[in-house]
Amino acid sequence: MLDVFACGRSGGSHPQLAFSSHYAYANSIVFRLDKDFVSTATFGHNETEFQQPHHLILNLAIGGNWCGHPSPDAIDLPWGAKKTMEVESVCWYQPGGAQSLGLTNAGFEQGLTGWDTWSPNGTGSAAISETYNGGHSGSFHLTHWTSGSPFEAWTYQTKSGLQAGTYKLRAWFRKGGTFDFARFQVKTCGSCAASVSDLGTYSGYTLVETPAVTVPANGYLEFGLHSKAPTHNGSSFIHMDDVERVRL
Ligand SMILES: [Ca+2]
Repeated sequence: MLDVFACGRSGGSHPQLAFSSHYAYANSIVFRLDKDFVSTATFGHNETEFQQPHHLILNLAIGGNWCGHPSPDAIDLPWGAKKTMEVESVCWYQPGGAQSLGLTNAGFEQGLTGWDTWSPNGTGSAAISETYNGGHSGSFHLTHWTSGSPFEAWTYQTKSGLQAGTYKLRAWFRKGGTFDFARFQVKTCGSCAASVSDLGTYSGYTLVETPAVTVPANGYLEFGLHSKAPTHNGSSFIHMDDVERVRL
């Protein structure tokens, strides 16, 4: 998996950046703009030649299908002035497999085995494993939903005895409707503040990551989906599937 980050959408007068997938032959690429997910693309480049060591090429292309094509006047500069592309960092890592790091029932194919749900007000039954609209992989996914009653549910898994290091969680989400909050989050102790990624609205399965967290030797992680929905939320739902725990 290759993560592609770029900045510029919120820059007002700055030209928007366009991405091209033609220069990388990973089997999937996640595109982000100003840290927001733009798109996830999966490719079939699994031929032998694409499994060899290869290079990243960073270039600046102005305009594209996602952000439109600016007119030449909009990007014209005085004679002698230059446009620059500033690259803050390039991240390259192998995908952390849920199995390799010991996540239990990462795809919810065994119901809620390995997962617990907490609720402050007895509405934890909003969290279920089901097949509605299909899983990201397999048949089942986690769902947070009720037919219309308000709820708050925190569906989580814990892992202890971890090697020292920096970790993050990844999962695939669909989400619609209205929530008081909807968070993919991770904590390094039961009473620690959570590191949170607020979920957006996703009509199709979209990859979301928690912030990276650092744990000491023999460390602990508690991670999962925490959502709270108001009354009349019958059309509000979250589906989560294929959770991965990644050690960076
Ligand atoms: Ca699944």
